[in-house]
Amino acid sequence: MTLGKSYNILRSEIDQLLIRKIGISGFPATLVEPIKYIFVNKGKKVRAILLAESCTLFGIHYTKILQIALALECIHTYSLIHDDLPAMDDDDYRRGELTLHKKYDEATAILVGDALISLAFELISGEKDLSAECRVKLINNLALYSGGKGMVGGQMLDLRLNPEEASIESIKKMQQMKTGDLFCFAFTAGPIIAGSGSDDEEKLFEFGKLFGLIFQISDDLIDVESTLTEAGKSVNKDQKMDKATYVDHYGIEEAKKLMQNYIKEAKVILEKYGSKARPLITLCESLPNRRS
Ligand code: GRG
Repeated sequence: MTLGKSYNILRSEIDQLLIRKIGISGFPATLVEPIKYIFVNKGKKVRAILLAESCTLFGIHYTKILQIALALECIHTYSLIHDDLPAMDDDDYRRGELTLHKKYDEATAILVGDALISLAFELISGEKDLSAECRVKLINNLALYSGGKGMVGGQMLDLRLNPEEASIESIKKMQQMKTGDLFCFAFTAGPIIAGSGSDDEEKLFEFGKLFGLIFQISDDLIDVESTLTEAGKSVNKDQKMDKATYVDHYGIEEAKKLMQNYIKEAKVILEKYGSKARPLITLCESLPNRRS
C-alpha cells in the first residue's frame, strides 16, 4: 500500500496529539502507559489518512481534522486490542510486538480498549472548530458504524459464521460491517465536515463500502500468501479458527479478479472529484500490492 513517507507527518501528528490528550486526560499512569505502547509509532494509521483524503476532496486541510482522525484511530485500535483477546482471536502479536494482554494482562487490555472508545467520543464532542451540528452528526455516525449495527455486529457475525455453510452474501455482509464500516466513517467525514450535502455523503459511503471489501480481500490474501507452504497448500490463522473469508470462498485467483472489479467500481465513484481524488485513487490501486 502506498502509505509511505508522504503520510509520515500526518501519522506523527496523530501520535503527538494522542500523547498530549492522554497527558491531560486524568487517566491513571497504568492506562496511559499501555495506550502509548499499542498506539504510538504503531500501525499504518490508514483510517486517519483516508479521513484526511476525504477532506482533501472538499479543500479541507488535514490539520483541521486531526482530532476526528485520532478519534477514528482510537476506535480502530480498541477493536484490534479486543480482537486479540483469548475470548476472540487469542493472538500473541500485533503490530510487530506482543499484544496488549500478553505485554500487560487481560484486564488492562479490556480497560484500555474501553478507555479508547470513550476517548474517541470525547475528542469529537470537544472539537470546538466544528459546529455543534457537525459534531453530533460525526458522533452519531461513529456510534453507528462502530457499534452493533457496524463493526461490533460484524465481529459477532464473524464469530458465529460457519465457513462450510456461509454464503458469499453472508460473508460480504459480515466483512462490510466488521471492516468496511469504519472506512465508511472515514470517507463520509469529508462531506460532513465540509457541509457539502447528502449526495457526496452517499457517494463516499458507497466508496467506503467498496474500499472495505478491497481492503479485506487484500488482508485475506496477505494472510494466505504469507502462509503458503511449499506444496502450495495454505493453513492460515483464519482457516485454523474456522473463519469465513472471500479468499476461502472464491480461491486466490478469483478473489484477485473480484478485487480488481471493486477497484474499477470505486474509481468511477471518484471521477466527479477530478484531480483532488488522485491520492485516494493511488491508495486504492495500491491495495492489491500491499504486504502489511
Ligand atoms: C473486537 C469489537 C471488536 C471488533 C474487531 C476490525 C476487527 C473487529 C477485527 C480485526 C480483524 C481483522 C484483522 C480484520 C481485517 C481487516 C483489518 C481491520 C485489519 C487491521 O487493520 P490495519 O491493517 O491495522 O489497518 P494497523 O495495525 O495498520 O492499524
